[in-house]
Parts: sequence; C-alpha cells; structure tokens
Amino acid sequence: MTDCIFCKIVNGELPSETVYNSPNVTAFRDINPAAPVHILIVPNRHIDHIRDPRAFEDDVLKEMFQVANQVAEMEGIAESGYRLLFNYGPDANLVVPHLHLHLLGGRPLGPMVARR
Ligand code: DGP
Repeated sequence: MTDCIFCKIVNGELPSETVYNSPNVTAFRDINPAAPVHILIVPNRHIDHIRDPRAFEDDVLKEMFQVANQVAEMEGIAESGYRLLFNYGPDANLVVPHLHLHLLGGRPLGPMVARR
C-alpha cells in the first residue's frame, strides 16, 4: 500500500531501527517505546490487521511469532520475560493499519491491562 507507514519502513522509504529482516517479516523498534524493549514485528506484505483473512495465509502469523521469540533472545529478554500483543479496534487503540505484533520487555510490565 503506497501510503502505509509500515510498508514504507519495510521498503526502506522511511527510516527505522530495524533489528531483523527476512523475505517475509521485518522487526523494528517502536518510535514511542512503552518499555526498554519495544519492537514491532510486521509482515512485509501489507495486511491490515489481525481480522484481515490474509493474516491466516502462508504461515504469516507463525513466522511473526517465531521472529518475536528470536528477537527476544537477541535483545536478552528471553529469560526475564516479555509480552506479545496485537491491538485491534478503537478500544484497543489500534493506530497503524498494517498488522504488527508488539514485543515488550526489559522491565516488569505489571498487569496486562490497567484495572479501574
Ligand atoms: P498500535 O497502537 O498497535 O497501532 O501501535 C502502533 C505503534 O506504532 C505505536 O506504538 C507507535 C508505532 N509507530 C507509529 N509510527 C511509527 C513510525 O513511523 N516508526 C516506528 N518505528 N514506529 C511507529
């Protein structure tokens, strides 16, 4: 997609701190990190979000999770632990409409969702 920022990052049209790249998947540091390690794992081909049927083709999700585990090892947080999450829709605050898996870690992350 021509106006998708994550497509532009994958294509090298926009700068990013890329930590992993394969023919199908790219991982780069989040521009606004919520934890010492905050990396986004994205498919190289455009898929809108986790409800897009294309997410379930060609082992896309499987490879994204494999890359997340590999990047967690590379970042030294495999032992201390990490959180993997997808946002979808307004209640989850999905902002960028290109499928992305958040990898968060590097400090105790607390409860999964703030209770109120
Ligand atoms: P989400 O709320 O799940 O859509 O998260 C989108 C994330 O993308 C958010 O944590 C900030 C990050 N982000 C947005 N624009 C850019 C960018 O241009 N570069 C990088 N590296 N991250 C971005």
